[in-house]
Amino acid sequence: MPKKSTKSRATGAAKGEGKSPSPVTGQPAKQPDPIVGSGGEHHQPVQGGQVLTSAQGAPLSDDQNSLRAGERGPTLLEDFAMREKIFHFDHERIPERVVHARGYGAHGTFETTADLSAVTRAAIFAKPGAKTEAFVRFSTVAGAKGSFDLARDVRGFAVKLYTTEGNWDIVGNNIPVFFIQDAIKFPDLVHAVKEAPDRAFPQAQSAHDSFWDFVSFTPEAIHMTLWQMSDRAIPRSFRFMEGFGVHTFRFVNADGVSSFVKFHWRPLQGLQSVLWNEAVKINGADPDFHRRDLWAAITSGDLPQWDLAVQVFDESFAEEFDFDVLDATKLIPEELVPLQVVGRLTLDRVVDNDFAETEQVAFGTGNVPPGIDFSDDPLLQGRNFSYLDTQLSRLGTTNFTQLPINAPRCPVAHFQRDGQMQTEVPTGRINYEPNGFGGAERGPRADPSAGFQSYQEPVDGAKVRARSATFADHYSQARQFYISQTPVEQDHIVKAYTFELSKCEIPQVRTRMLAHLLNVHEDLATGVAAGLGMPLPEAAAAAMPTRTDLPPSDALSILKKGPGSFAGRKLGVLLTDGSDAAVLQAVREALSEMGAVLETVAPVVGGVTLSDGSVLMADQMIDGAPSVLYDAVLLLPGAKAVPELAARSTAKDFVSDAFAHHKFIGHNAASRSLLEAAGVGDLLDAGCVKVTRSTATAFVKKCGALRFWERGVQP
Ligand code: HDD
Repeated sequence: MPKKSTKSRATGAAKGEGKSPSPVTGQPAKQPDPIVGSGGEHHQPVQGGQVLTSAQGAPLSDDQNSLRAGERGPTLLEDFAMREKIFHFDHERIPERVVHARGYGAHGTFETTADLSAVTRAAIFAKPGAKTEAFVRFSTVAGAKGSFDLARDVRGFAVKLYTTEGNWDIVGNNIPVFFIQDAIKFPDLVHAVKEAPDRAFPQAQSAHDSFWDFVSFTPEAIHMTLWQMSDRAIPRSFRFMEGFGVHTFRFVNADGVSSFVKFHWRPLQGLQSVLWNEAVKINGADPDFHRRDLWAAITSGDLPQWDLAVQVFDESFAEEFDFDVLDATKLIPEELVPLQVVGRLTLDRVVDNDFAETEQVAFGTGNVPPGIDFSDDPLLQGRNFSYLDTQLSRLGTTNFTQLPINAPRCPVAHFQRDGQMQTEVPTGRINYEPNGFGGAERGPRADPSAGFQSYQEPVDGAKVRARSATFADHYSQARQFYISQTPVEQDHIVKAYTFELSKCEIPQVRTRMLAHLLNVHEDLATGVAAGLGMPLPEAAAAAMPTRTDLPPSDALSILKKGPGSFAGRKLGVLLTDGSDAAVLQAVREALSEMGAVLETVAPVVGGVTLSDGSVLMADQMIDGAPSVLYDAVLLLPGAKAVPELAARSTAKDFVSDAFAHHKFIGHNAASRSLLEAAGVGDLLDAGCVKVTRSTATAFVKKCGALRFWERGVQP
């Protein structure tokens, strides 16, 4: 058992203090030390000056050469050092998660901001100001561990809160509804979306026959596909996504009184997504786009934050509500049950080791402290089995709760014993209860007042395999989602369905899907049919007619909730020799003021000589930094370098893509011929801004709108 480091978190944070201030916040950068890491608890830092040993602790004399009979002779079986090293290496991988395999984690702190003791006895909500350690893992769903970040996919948003009463996991997504109503259908859903078993493709995408074939026979999935085809499924950053617990859970107070609750994470950074045409290019330019973004933000001190908000409601609301609150394919509009903010999550530390922490973290919907309880949502009930069960395949032992990332931070006392990789050494003879050796009972005992009490929900019913009729309306909320979007967002949804269905080779799959879309909204179905060049079929038979009286909800749109600020975003500045140093400095200052990031892009990464004679190293070479990596761009070439730049296709793409993706484009007088070479010289609009020293701040402010949708171009 490796010795646990005694280093405290504070030590790790202090390490950053000597570093230069963050360009974003001006705070000292919290770059983890490349050798010893960030110094979290439970970590075994690599130290200089130590003698290299085997895993058994034997000091080694040579780690470069295996033991052989003569310098050119055969390797000897006796070489325990080589055998041990290769043995360990051979077994370095564990099975990846069956879903959500590709993920990225970070540590954080949750601060309670409301006293909820009237509705829940959970200690985490007893005292405003209380802080709880947290770990978050974001993920895509369908792709393998090594797939790319910007697949069109749901994002996992799993939060582990290490409360004083045990770990509480909110294993959510960035979409508030789910594809299916009953856990028994989950294996089918996942088989359908993942690569086909015979050919092992398509990977990390839903644009194929099996997925849409499944959906076309599963009308309950239609609502979620509206979200999945919206820009929610191609987020710009994990930092700019909402998170949802999805299910209805229960709060239970100290008197045993229960209310229903839904959990929402709301990013203080605001919401933002990319365009599909950008997503496909980002996947090539930087498959790690999301993880790099999170790592960069946290290590530069621009700490992402989310408010935890709850929707609390009682049985009478549940009875009156138009849909069944136990149906995970439905949401409760914020207009009906407002969100109440009860806490704030700050991600403040990157992991020291991806495998030990992010790969080995085990979430489970069944991990709840006293005061949080389950509803009878059949999807949630099934999940409570699945998450515990899967850890045995993935982590190989029932003792996975002893891994540092999974271990509760509160005392743990039970008589579960032994098993593979038992790292605890329980002493004494007693491993059962009750016990009475020596006269008195010894060891931990369950306590009805302190312990978890399930809400005493009266239950009565025949044992049936049946779905309640209250789950039968599959289209009304899908329609409500569609009519809540701006025209730009509606257009993206139409195009996404069109793209995905165009990848289906079996025509009947497309036809069946069009028949469902007709039940959602005629414009949607007509738009997709036109995009596919197919006639509209009859509408699908529906268990219940689509309601047209549900009002639009602004909360469902991304663009209606835009941040209105460029904070946390990134400007790509194209530089060459001769670029104006003063303008660059003015823009840099304006961005820093705003809390945004500047990245320099130049013909060569070795840098450029600016107008004032100073030499500036570039962050990126133009061939490796297309404009899809930036939220807005600034063209600031020196006049003499423009002809060469304008002849370079990567530079032309930099400009034409930024234009096509509705980005704000700052430019100087010299970039005129570059704009012309990129084909946008005659198209300049109000989203293209001349930037000088005096207009730098205004330009950065303008970029806060994030995209210039008025441009009306199609990428
Ligand atoms: Fe799940 C992983 C979210 C339905 C079975 N799920 C997993 C993760 C997230 C979700 C975020 C990744 C956790 C991590 O980062 O380690 N899953 C959801 C949501 C659902 C949902 C929001 C519906 C509301 N899941 C669902 C069902 C089942 C599962 C119905 C099974 C019946 N999910 C799993 C799993 C995973 C998992 C197989 C894979 C790895 C793991 O659990 O630890 O058990």
